[in-house]
Amino acid sequence: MTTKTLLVTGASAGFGAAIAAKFAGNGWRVIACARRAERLAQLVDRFGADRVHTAAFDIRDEAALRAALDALPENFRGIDLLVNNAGLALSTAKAQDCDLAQWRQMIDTNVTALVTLTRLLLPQLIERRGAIVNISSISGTYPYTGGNVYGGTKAFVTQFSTNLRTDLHGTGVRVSNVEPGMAETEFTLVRTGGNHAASDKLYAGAHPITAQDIADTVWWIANLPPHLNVNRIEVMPVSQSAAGLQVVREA
Ligand code: NDP
Ligand code: 8X3
Repeated sequence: MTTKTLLVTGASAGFGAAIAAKFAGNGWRVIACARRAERLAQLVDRFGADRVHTAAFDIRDEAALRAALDALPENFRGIDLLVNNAGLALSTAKAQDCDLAQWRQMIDTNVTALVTLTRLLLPQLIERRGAIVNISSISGTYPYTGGNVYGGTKAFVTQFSTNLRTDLHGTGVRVSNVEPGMAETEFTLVRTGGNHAASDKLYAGAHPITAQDIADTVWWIANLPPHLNVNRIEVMPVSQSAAGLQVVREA
């Protein structure tokens, strides 16, 4: 059986690290990308350099992204699966109180970098009849206070996935959009600027999704028979559900 190759972004933590480990541990070659090189190196320590290639760069830096792709070793060059996972939310403030620089960082990471990498890899994904899994979020579907631009970026990812599927019609390339709800990773630490107490409080007693749950979901999607495409999959913890609308009443 030919060894397949995964490129996963955001592989230094959370979903991305679990996805990298799941695939590397099950015989795939993995290109693991993120900024924190020392975290990525742990994957090489676990699975070996013939199984995991690391590329440490800021995904918002297009020149660095192109250089990382150009520098791929020969045996990691044919990519069969792209998992666009790197992303972040910054702040839970209401729109009127938000910092514009944080909004731009979310758009640059969650949207601009994602489409750039996707566009660069499309020719080889088409040639190899590969697959794309985009990690979106329930926040792209359900509004919540403080979701503003983060939810907007994820709505983009969800619609981009649907539109990609349509454009790739007839190529054999599969496109799936994974929309997780509340999951315990470093996500809330990043969102709150490193507030461990806030992160612990959010997840306490909620039995949230784990990074392993999402890695297992992506593994399932990637290993379905080639005639099947999971278009969208929304996953929440049992403890989470959508709540209703809000109304302001005059006194
Ligand atoms: P983590 O914070 O644990 O991981 C985020 C990953 O993204 C890290 O590996 C980080 O690496 C990488 N990343 C962030 N910014 C950049 C950048 N500029 N350049 C390169 N890599 C970057 O969060 P999650 O695992 O939870 O998040 C993964 C994805 O899942 C995100 O897209 C998130 O929006 C989405 N998601 C998360 C949910 C949750 O509740 N946790 C639910 C739904 C979706 P490094 O810092 O080393 O660069
Ligand atoms: C992360 C999930 O609901 O906290 O995308 O925005 S949520």
